[in-house]
Amino acid sequence: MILMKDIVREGKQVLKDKATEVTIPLSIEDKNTIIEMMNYLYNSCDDEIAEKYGLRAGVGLAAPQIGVSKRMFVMAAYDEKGHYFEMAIINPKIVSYSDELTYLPGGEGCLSVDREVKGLIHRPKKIRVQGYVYDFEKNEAVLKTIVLKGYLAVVFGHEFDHLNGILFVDRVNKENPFFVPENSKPIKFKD
Ligand code: UDB
Ligand code: ZN
Repeated sequence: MILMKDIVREGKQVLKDKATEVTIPLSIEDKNTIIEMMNYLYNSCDDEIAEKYGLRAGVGLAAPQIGVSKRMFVMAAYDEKGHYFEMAIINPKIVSYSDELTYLPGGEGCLSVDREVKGLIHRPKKIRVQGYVYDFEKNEAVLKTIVLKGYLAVVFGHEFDHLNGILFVDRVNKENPFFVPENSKPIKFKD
């Protein structure tokens, strides 16, 4: 199983590299990597397992973060309406994105970043993405086009950045970390 010691931290070259496209159909090794990454998200969100192994509760994990420089990531999270969404995606492309931006009012963190970084990250509020979505029942990748909004678009954007060697800290406005463009609205969670 993937543990915190397996997660590559800020400063390592693999987090700065542009990851390479994955061959389709997926190799057995790539399928196993995807399953292991998704299992990390499940385990880290189970209080007992997370406490036992010291896991940070993850909503997304990209292959470069476990030292695999390939274009694939997993996400598993509740959106702002409380609807659960999970997906493993390979060779994602952002087909189009909204001019409107959104941001997490508390800023972002990262499993690969151990320090607290203050500031806001503005990302497209709505994105249309195309890529090979891993079907965990059929054990195969299927080409799909998906629309993501709000929080899920933020998580996707954060993970997609990892495939291009970008960390959220690189996206914080250096002059004014809390600057809010007029076209950016905060994400509000329903509680
Ligand atoms: C995370 N988790 O996984 F709203 F129950 C973050 C960390 C860095 C704090 C572990 C997170 O936001 N968990 C969370 C959020 C909730 C409710 C809840 C748990 N990531 C993923 C990551 O580092 N991927 O590379 C950071 C997120 C910040 C914005 C999007 C991804
Ligand atoms: Zn991250």
